[in-house]
Amino acid sequence: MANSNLFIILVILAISLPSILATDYVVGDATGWTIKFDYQKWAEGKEFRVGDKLIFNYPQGAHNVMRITDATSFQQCVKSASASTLSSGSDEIILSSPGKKWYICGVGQHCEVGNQKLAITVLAEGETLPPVSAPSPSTTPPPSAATARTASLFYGFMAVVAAFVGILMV
Ligand SMILES: [Cu+2]
Repeated sequence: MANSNLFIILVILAISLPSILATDYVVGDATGWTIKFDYQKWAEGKEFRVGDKLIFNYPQGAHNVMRITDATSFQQCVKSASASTLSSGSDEIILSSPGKKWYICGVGQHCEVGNQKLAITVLAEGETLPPVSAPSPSTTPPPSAATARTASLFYGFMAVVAAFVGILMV
């Protein structure tokens, strides 16, 4: 009886653990996905990992999210008809593989003129952020990313505590 309950709890934990450890990033934070915002600066210091989620918020129809697959197209804001484009206004992208990822807005001249573009590097599991080449001695990561991860860990911890309380109650 106790053993089967423990098994069920372990299964639930195993299923929910990856989502507990993953971080959701709202691109541009409160500003959302729009023109004339420095998304490179926003991405600076954040550790994007496989399993994390990007959320692009914008008024539907005003912008879109176009996934670009090479650096040159990204730099030149080349809009490809074959590019996967999201346009719901609240687009969620789960980072499923490590490496460079590029996103632009394909509406009008938003990418070219409005600089509405985001490039990130997704780290593999266990990989750490590569050292910054620029000589900046003490760069503290922006608190928002750290807070999000800490919050996730806190809820994860609470889930584990709840699971053990569940065991004791049986
Ligand atoms: Cu746009």
